Amino acid sequence: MIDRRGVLKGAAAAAALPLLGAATAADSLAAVAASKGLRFGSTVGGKNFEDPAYRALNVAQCGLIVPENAMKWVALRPDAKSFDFRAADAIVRWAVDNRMGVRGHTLLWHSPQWMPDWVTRHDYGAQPAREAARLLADHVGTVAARYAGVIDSFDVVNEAVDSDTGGLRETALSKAMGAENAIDLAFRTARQAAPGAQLVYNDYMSWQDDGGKHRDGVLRLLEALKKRGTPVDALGVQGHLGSKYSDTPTGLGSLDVRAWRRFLDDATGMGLDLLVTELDVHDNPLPADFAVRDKLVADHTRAYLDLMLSYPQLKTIMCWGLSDKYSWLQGLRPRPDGLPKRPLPFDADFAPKPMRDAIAAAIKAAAPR
Ligand code: 9MR
Repeated sequence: MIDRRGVLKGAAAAAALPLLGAATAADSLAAVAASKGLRFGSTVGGKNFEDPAYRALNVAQCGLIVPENAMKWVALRPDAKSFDFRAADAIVRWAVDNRMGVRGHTLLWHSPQWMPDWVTRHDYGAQPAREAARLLADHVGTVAARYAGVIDSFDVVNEAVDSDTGGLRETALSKAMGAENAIDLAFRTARQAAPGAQLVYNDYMSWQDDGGKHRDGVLRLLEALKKRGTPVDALGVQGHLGSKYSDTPTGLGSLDVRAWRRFLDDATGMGLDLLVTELDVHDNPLPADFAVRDKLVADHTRAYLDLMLSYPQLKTIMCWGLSDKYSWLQGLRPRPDGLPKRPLPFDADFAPKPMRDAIAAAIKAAAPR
């Protein structure tokens, strides 16, 4: 097990998770957030984690870190028997050394595309439901217990709802034991292994006008979890803005803000907290000119965060990366003009962009938590 004390090399460990890292810049996004009782952070991992300047940018700006890929099954699980914690541990140690909090992502990515192939090939034997439950509980219990001393918020289940139909997705695990059972078991095992941690259902439903099926499906899932007494504490709203719908005339989709508010009202009405877990803006069809594009991205971010921050249940804002240089969106659909995308608060040279100011301004305008 990894704990704050152990990895802090004898320094007094903070009992409660800090809002700020040790080297946080005074005017950083984390400091602005902390002044309102909010946590601000970002994701790291892989190539970007090997870049010392990028690590420094994260230490300066973030109070909270989430491994981008290193805690997924594909990274942790070479096979059904073993765990490889090296990459995840390195990120957690670095975050703790710099007095940053850590979120865990994700104990169960309930989507067949993103589970390791061996999970499908696995021999579930004569009692498949039992073997699937054993495998799942072993995974969630082992990972949650290992990081329970450091991580105070886990994306327990990620993207279980099919965004096209609103129904639950199926994985090899859920085919063997039932989707509801798999989701419940993940939450219950996480609660047992990391009793102090916030347990989050995380998904990419958003405010687009044709996102109704996804939103309704997520609400149905959350209601069912609550009804069964499954320990879910919060809804993670990923906030990949514009990503699926970026071919409309505005470039950023047609929105249904009323439906989005109704959705958030319903989720918070169930007693759930909210987190923005993966904020970025896909600027695929926006104009080439950087200044024009950056302003549109910043305005969109501001409008989104103003709405989200009007909910006092929102206490955490995470970007999915800080710099355009390392955004996952660079590898998605290329812009028609072939230019790099500008979805994040800092540019490829780590200089602040208007989106960074928009995030700070939205937080400054929000009520304290
Ligand atoms: O940014 C992540 C990218 O590097 C990975 O290749 C991909 C598949 O593991 O996942 C990306 O992160 C996703 C996150 O885990 C869940 N929500 C959507 C994110 C963007 O696709």
